[in-house]
Amino acid sequence: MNPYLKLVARKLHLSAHQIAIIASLLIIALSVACASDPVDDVDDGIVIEGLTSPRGLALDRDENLLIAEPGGGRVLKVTRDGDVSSFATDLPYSVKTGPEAAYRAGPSAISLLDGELYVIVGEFIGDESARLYRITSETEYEPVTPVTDGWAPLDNRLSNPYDLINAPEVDGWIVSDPGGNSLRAVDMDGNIYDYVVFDNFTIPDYEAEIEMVPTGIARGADGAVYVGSLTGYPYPTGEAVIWRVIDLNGDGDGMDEGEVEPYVTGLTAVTDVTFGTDGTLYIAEFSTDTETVLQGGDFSENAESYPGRVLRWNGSELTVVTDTVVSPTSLLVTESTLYISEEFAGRVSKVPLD
Ligand SMILES: [Ca+2]
Ligand SMILES: [Ca+2]
Repeated sequence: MNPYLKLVARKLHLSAHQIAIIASLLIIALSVACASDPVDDVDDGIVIEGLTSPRGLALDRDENLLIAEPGGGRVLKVTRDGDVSSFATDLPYSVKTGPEAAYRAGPSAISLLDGELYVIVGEFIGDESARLYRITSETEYEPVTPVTDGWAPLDNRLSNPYDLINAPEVDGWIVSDPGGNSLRAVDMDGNIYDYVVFDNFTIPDYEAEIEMVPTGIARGADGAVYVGSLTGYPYPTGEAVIWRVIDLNGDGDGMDEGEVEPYVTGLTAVTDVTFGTDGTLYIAEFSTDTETVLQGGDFSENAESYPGRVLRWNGSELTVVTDTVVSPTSLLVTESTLYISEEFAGRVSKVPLD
């Protein structure tokens, strides 16, 4: 074997569990969506389909839905009338990354800040991976963060960024980085430092340590940062947690005593969290059997066989909003509607809220 490939393989193996969700997984090359999927086609709840691993969702000022499509290297815009257009194209992406080149990586999450749009690009091989970019035109972008050295120690850099929130307290963003089991603060000048680093954990009757693998991140009305955990292999049932992070001592990170606490426990393979306008927390769980979904074969078929869920946490109890969503990886809530990226199914769907 080419020694370089072996090194790459080893590196990928190190973070394979994190990549598993993080990179997009459609094996079959799906056709690119065309401009005819009405957002108001509520009959089947599908906003748009035929995408290559859609993930990050955001609303712009005019309430257009923006969709980050890692496997397409794009950000799409869906108007309230259902017109679909490209907001940004030619962004860095790869459809052949991770173990067995079966994974996809690219623009994963969207931030709107001071009237500008930023995307993070998850892990693949190359200087354009694991970075934050500012979109400057439909076909142009510029980096905010520097080139990531994939061989460097994992601290104070982006490794495999997944989701982000705007964070004026760090003059930029807080980014979830499953590759480093961490949250990173990124400022407007592209400086990166550790905000939280999660420890591995153990469960009964399983020898190896399990990684935390933080994924979706959201800001609470209380100012705290909330982040879900996928957990690493074997993605044990009921061991995922929503963490509440708050910088109690004001030193610019969440690394101090009492600054990270479990907020909701007993979850499984959490991929995203978001708050409704009434303060309700919505939680995406990837699959009832994430281990099987990711063990190989056709990930899309696997995910259809073991769908995920969206749950609602009202502060005291969990209820199920839907348990038929395929590999949900991103949530967006408006006053009336829950939008869900069903990544391996290549679609974004919506559920009316009452
Ligand atoms: Ca999210
Ligand atoms: Ca602190």
